[in-house]
This record gives sequence, C-alpha cells and structure tokens, in this order.
Amino acid sequence: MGLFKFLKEKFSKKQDEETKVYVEGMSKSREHFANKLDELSKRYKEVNQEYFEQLEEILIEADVGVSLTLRLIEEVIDESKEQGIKEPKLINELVVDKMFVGYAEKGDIVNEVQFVNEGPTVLLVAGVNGVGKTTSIAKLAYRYINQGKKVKLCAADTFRAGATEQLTIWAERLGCDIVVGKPNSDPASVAYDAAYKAKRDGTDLLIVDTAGRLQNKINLMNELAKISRVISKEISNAPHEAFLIIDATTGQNGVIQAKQFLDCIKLTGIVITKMDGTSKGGIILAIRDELGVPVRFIGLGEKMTDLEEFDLDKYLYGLCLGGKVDE
Ligand SMILES: Nc1nc2c(ncn2[C@@H]2O[C@H](COP(=O)(O)OP(=O)(O)O)[C@@H](O)[C@H]2O)c(=O)[nH]1
Ligand SMILES: [Mg+2]
Repeated sequence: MGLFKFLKEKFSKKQDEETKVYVEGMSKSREHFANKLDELSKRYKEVNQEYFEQLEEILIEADVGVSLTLRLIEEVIDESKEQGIKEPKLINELVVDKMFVGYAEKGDIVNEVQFVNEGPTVLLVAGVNGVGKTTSIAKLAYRYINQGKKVKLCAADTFRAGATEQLTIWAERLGCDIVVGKPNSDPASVAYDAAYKAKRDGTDLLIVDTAGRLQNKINLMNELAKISRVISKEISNAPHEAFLIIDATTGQNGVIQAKQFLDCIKLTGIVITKMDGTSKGGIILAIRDELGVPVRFIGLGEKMTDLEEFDLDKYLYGLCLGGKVDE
C-alpha cells in the first residue's frame, strides 16, 4: 500500500483530535498544494511532459525547494516509466510517497528536548529578529513546566530594546525564573550568570534567548560561540541542544538563513513558526533536504499552547489530504 492510502486510512478513522491542529493549521498550505495537485490531475487523462512541468511548478510554489523538487520529479518520472503508471492521481500519490521517504531516510526523528542525566540541560535558541524566538521559548518552557521540569529562562538578547521585557512578561505568566542583564550588557555575561544560577538552583532546563542580528555574520558567529563557551565553563557539554527558529512565511529565505546559522553553531533542531499563516508549508521538506537538521516542533499560533511536536505523517496528511478524506 502506498503512503498516500496509508495516511488516509490511518487518520480518516480517528481524524479529529489527533490531526486537527495540523489539518486546521495547514489549511493555507493545503489550498496551495493539495488543491492544485487535484486540479492538475483533473485536467489530464494521462501524464505527459507538460504534466510533469506543471507538477514541478506546484512543488516549487509550495516552497519545497528547487533541488528537492527536481529530484522528486526525476524519481517520479523514472518510477512511472518503470511501472507503467500514467494516471495523474497515482502520479501525485507517488510524489507524496517520495516526499515521505526523502524526509525519513535522512535519519531518526526525535522531538522532545533530550535531557542530560545530571545537572541542567541547556537549550540555546537562535534565529533572526521577528521569527518567533521569544514566543517559541515561552511555548517550550510551558511544555516542559507541564512535564514537571524546573525551567529557567535567560534573556541574552540584550541588544534589542524590549526583548528582555518581553521574555520577562512570559516568565511571569509561566511562573518560572528568568535571568536578565542590564541593557546593552554583554550577552555572554548574562548567559554565564544564568548557567551559574541554573546549576546552583537545580534547574532542569535552561533556555537561552539570543539576539538575531544577521547583518554581520562574523559578529553573530562570535557572539553565539562566546555564549556557548561561557555556558560550557559552568555546565559541561552545554549547550546540549541548539534550536534555530525559522518563520515559515519567509519560504526559501528561511532556508538561506538556516545555512548561515549552521556555519555558526551546531544546530540540533529547528522550530518552524507561523505554519498557521503560510501557504509555504513545503519549507519543512526543503530544510530537511538541504540542511539535514530535523524539524523538532512547529508553531501554529501565538498562544503558549500553539506548539506541536513535528510529526511527518500528520504533516503530510495536513499538507496533502486533511479535510479531503471523504473524496
Ligand atoms: N501566527 C503565529 N504567530 C507567531 C508564531 N510564533 C510567533 N508569532 C508572532 O510573531 C511575532 C514575533 O515573535 P517574537 O517571539 O517576538 O520573535 P523574535 O523576535 O524572534 O523573538 C509576535 O507577534 C508573535 O506573536 C506562530 O507560530 N504563529
Ligand atoms: Mg525576541
């Protein structure tokens, strides 16, 4: 059984609760992707060169990325020839199958922050301004507080006016500790202070918010490296996790940003925000393909609760099938 049918069966019976957030959150992406695939398949009796060209266009418009798109199309053409498949609907299903395999074969997918056995686990959070770093930190803090973890936040974005205040408001709402520095103080000194206090206080998870200036890559690189270095002086092997936050609405620009950050720090995961407001849902596939870094969580709104573990099945279901299961 192909993946397409598998997902349809897997989720059509127990749809609602399990897939609801993906189905609702990805409605814009689905409109631009699944509906277009559907329309395309209805215009042709049999696939031909022109069909594949149009398919290619749909994938690129969904921000699947050029290189992955070309590869997917090539694989689908090969397989359709080999197996004598000419029916447009089956070809489209083959595309979704290939998307799944392409993602999954890049390695295991873990979602939750991986806690160390002893001492505080440190999660560094990076990303350019406005992508949703601070909001995602609040969402992650909320998640782990609910799992019974002792969470501390560190406001190491001392550069942007208001950044510390914003994180402080979240900390108050969440009822968790926060370590802040003076305006324009050295982010690394705030991070050091936070690492020291996390160790002293028996914190389980220290989440470090960083500044997101990307105008000067060297500065950014130095700053992130310095933050990591000072933290590791207090807590061995820290930061244990480094998440890059990417705004899904920026499409391929997000992939370019991610490549720059990857040059600066060893990323262990990506959080894609604003999936609820974008039609560019294919970005998740492009990121995985071009960077290899797994998407750990996705943001589907502005509230503390609007964070979901990334689930490949549900994601593809939301992108391709959700809401159309009765067809
Ligand atoms: N719709 C939506 N908005 C989000 C999401 N995540 C963050 N935002 C909004 O994006 C804006 C910038 O977020 P912020 O956390 O301040 O970004 P930062 O500059 O990277 O720290 C705020 O208005 C957030 O409410 C999301 O998943 N969905
Ligand atoms: Mg911020």
